[in-house]
Amino acid sequence: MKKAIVLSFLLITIFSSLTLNCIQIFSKSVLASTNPVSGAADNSYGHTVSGYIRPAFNFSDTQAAAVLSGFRVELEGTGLSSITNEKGYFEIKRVPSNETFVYRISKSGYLERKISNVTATENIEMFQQSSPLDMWAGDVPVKGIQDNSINMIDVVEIAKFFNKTSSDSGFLAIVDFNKDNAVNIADVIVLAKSFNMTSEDYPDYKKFYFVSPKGSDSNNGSINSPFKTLQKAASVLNAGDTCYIREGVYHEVLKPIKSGTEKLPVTFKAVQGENVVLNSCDIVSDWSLYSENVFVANVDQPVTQVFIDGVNTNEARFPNSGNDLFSPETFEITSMNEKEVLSDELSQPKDTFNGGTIWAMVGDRWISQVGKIASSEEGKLLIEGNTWVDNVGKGVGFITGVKAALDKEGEWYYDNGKIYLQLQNSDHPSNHKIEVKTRKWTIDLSSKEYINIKDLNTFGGAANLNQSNHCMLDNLSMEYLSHFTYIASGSSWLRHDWTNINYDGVGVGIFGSYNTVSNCKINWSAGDGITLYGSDNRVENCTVSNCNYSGTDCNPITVHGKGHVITKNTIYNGGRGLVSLNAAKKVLVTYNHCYNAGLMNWDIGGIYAWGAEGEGTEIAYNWIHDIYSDGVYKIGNGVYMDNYCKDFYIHHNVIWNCSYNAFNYSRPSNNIYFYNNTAFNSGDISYSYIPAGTEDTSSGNRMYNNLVGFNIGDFPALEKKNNLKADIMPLCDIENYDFQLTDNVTQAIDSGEVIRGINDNYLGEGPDIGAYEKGGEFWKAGAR
Ligand SMILES: [Ca+2]
Ligand SMILES: [Ca+2]
Ligand SMILES: [Ca+2]
Ligand SMILES: [Ca+2]
Repeated sequence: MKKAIVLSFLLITIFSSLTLNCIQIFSKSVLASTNPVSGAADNSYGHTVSGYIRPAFNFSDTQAAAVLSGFRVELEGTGLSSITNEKGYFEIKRVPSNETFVYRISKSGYLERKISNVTATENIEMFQQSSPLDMWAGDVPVKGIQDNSINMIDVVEIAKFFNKTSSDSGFLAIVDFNKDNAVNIADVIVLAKSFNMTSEDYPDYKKFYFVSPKGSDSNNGSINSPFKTLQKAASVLNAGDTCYIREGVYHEVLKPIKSGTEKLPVTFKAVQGENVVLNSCDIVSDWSLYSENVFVANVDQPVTQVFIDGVNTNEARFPNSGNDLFSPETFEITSMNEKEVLSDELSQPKDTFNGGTIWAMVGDRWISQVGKIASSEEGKLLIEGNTWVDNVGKGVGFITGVKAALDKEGEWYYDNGKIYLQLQNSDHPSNHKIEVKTRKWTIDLSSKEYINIKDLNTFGGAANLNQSNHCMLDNLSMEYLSHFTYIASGSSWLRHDWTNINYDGVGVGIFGSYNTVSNCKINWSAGDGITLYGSDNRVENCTVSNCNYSGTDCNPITVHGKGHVITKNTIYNGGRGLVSLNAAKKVLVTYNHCYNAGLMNWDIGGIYAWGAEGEGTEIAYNWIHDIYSDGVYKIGNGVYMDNYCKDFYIHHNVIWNCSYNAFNYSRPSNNIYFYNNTAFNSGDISYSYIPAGTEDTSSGNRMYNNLVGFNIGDFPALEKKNNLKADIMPLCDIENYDFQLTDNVTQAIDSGEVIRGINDNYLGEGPDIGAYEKGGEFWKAGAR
């Protein structure tokens, strides 16, 4: 800036010494059409390339139209071009697909700019309105020629017309850069800003690179000469650049090297219509016969999961099991504590299971427990590494991690650089695609900002957004994110350390701020589907399913931290709950469709929190159903505010088919508000648990305006108002998720308590009872 001011004074000095009555040579403005002109009308093939262009100087609103219009964008060698309109917008239709062009941007008086290596594989907006392409003013045509340099020749031209206004004869509009109808000091400052620049000095901007399994890392990355690896692309991508990934399977981690910026994110995306898979497994093909039906191969990394022809297959185990991850075959445990496991079914010889791993669900089955087997004998295992002693007793379990358990087709066992695989009689590994998981991550955006990953599939690994900000995962299909049978941390509560995302059960692991996961399908994870730490992250329009088949404290969506938004997702099949909000603050959980919880554990909630100071966390406008728990009390609650929760608003949810309560709070609890929910086909709310010997400091809990198909009992510190019990729910069409009130429910109409910020936008005389206001919005939950 200082340089510009000094130069301005210098230029003014030059002007004052020049004769100003020169002959005007150039008078015709080339500013033309104010509408985008496309190269041709026919849009039947090719793609549309559009964008916004603006000068790199400030201008006023009244000058905007004249300043922004008239930039010509042309594709060299095609005859295709467009001129920007008064908003600086251009649009070129029929750009040939999958061909690389140089885009030349010019306007009389501006330094020409070239953007090379642009390939349209789909419609693209090259320069968004929020980050238009900058053009430098000051290269004035002399005798019809711009010399692609802003230099003294241009200064002389300005000087010739200095102080003229548009009404003066001989006014040269081209050098009135800012279009204030005068060639004045403002124009000199504009020129000074880019003085001495040439077309070569424009920064690189929005390069397009391609990666293909058929490419080579010694190529230049163009569509016709693509790189082979994502890692090579990552090494050249700068802010604003896009890496297009061509069809194929990539056995590497997508790990960007440079961050983007707010206006110029780095993007990795599949070419439109092409199927891209990032696979955290390696294919093993070099097998030899080990013993009858068992084959062996060398592997570089420890193996945690094996797929035969894309299907998950079991680690060698006792007892043998089918492939349903939520229903493993188990043996009966008559007793388990942190030191030993007793079972009549353990009839194997002494030491058979030494060194193996026990996975068990015992006692109240809140979570699974694991331990290392120090020694085994008939009817008994001695274990170590199981640090949890609160939940002991009878249950079920299975054993992995010992070669002795390798005795069924489809089972595998890893030990010390070797993978063993048993197949059926007369089968051979060469008949199959055998993939072994060797990498934890498929995508690693750790410590990066403004990275967008779009339109691709991942298989076998999780996503690492540790210390990542402003990143986006959009339209990804992700399968088998985490898998484990032993928990390395030694604790069956996985998240004993909330400061470390690198734990066994992480799914899409986000520990940062302002990241987005949108339009994704996340399916199968032993632990979480999505793990949110940090603050202000967003999960929207995703389908998250089949998570926590390990029966640990994981969920399809596990939330910790502040200010997150989880909205319009479909969330189903969870070993325990579906969304957990332990340690969530100011979080919004809205318009989600949540169902099928409790597939492994007991005493669970569809949406669950324990010990959480919600600070106004809202659980609202969700559909929550089929929340089932086995066990003595069948505690499956739709929304479950377990002990020590504070400041949660649970409103306008529809909750049904719960094996215990549709909504429930345990004590002590403060300011848990259940407002305007519709709930049915669940048990009477007749119990509020408080741990023995705990002082009940509960206060301010409320249940207002709920339309329910059950009774609500009286509890300490619970205020009830205007709840309406219906023997037959007066709802339009439950089967088809139409939970609006039918016409003949006068009791429910206008009879609710007004609650500011919750239902004060009611129709008629007052808010109605239940989740839907009669005549109001017919909202729906779940992903589109
Ligand atoms: Ca020039
Ligand atoms: Ca001017
Ligand atoms: Ca077995
Ligand atoms: Ca009303």
